[in-house]
Amino acid sequence: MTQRIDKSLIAEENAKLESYLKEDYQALGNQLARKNINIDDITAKAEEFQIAVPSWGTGTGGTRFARFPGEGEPRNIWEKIEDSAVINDLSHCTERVSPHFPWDKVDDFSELKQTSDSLNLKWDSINSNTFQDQPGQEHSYKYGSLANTSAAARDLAIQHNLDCIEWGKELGSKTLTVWVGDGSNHPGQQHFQSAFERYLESMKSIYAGLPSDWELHIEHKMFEPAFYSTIIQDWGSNILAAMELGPQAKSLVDLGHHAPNVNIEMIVSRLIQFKKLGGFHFNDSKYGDDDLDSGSLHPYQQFLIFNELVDAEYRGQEGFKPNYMLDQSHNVTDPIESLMNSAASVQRSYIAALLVNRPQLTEYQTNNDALMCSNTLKNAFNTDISPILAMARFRKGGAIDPIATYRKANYRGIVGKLRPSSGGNGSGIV
Ligand code: PSV
Ligand code: MN
Ligand code: MN
Repeated sequence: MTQRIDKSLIAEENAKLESYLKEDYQALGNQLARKNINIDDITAKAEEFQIAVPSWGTGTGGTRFARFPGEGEPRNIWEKIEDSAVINDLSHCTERVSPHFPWDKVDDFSELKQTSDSLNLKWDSINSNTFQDQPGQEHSYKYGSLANTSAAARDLAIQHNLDCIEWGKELGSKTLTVWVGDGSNHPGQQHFQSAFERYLESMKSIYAGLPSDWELHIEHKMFEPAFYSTIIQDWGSNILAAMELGPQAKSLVDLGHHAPNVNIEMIVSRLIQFKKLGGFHFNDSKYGDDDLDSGSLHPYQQFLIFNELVDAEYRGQEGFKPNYMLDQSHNVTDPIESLMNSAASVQRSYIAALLVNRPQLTEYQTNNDALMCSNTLKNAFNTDISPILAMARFRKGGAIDPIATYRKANYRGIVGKLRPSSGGNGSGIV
């Protein structure tokens, strides 16, 4: 693991910024104190915050049209976790990695676990993949996987998910995330009800194989790869499936998987209310499932989602423990830089939402003072909490300025020499 970023370089870079950070932190502390908020309490929350990195996000993504491989991108899961360790060493809020099977090829799970332990990384949700065929696959997923009209194809997809659970147990994961591409491209191609029944039957077999301390997360997506109908197209079908399966099944919200202008924060509230919010795939989008960097376009929407999450935390909503993860595709940036930026962007939304004066908001809501309700949220959102994020990283041994430190270390240049281009990151074009 020689190419990891040297702790002494982090310390050196931090030393250049430390006094400025302390000044800014003090100034923000004074500002928050006037609102009876203790900045150190908020910073402690920032230090606790964790968001998982997707293994596939460490490589360059692509579109249906092309993929331009990046310099020194990871060629296998071992190199992906090496990059993930760099992200966490600098950011200190991404200690978990979410694998995707069989994109991540692993022969020896105990060896992988040992290596991830040595990198101070843990494993997040296991993502199964039945939306593409693997070389030599006996029964094709061309017409679907868990909802396929062919029982043999369905059984194959079920077995893959059960295998994922076994692999996850070896890695210490506790969640299986299922996203399928099943759907249709032509009106009439698929009998909606029969297809959903087949999906539910398959999911019941997977649910039956779930250890009692695991959760099964169902991810909905409006369209793509199927362009007319998708089996779990929205949170409605998602929560129906989760309710049908049982308490360990929950819905996962990927921000890019909704129609434009959909009120995602309200969906989040509904899922919280009915104890069905499993977690998130954070990203941002302009048009569809763009997988752009989290908070790069709609930071206020991301804040409003966290406003709901913090509200549930504040109310002590029973069983509330959603899982946070990034799911982005990087085409024109260094994936490590994008993931560090995005983790901080999501963390920023969480911290800003903690600043909302909730008793005050309730009072304004009760009195129907719409303007002041909105201003209460805007007040929190508009507070520049950057010094809190930087201080949280600094106190945990990370970088005050992760991007600058990463660039200074020339990590990309170093791994560029060690990892000759493989022409692919194992994730295909999704
Ligand atoms: C599908 O678009 C998705 O959001 C699912 O989470 C997949 O597992 C992931 O993207 C892979 O790119
Ligand atoms: Mn996703
Ligand atoms: Mn997606």
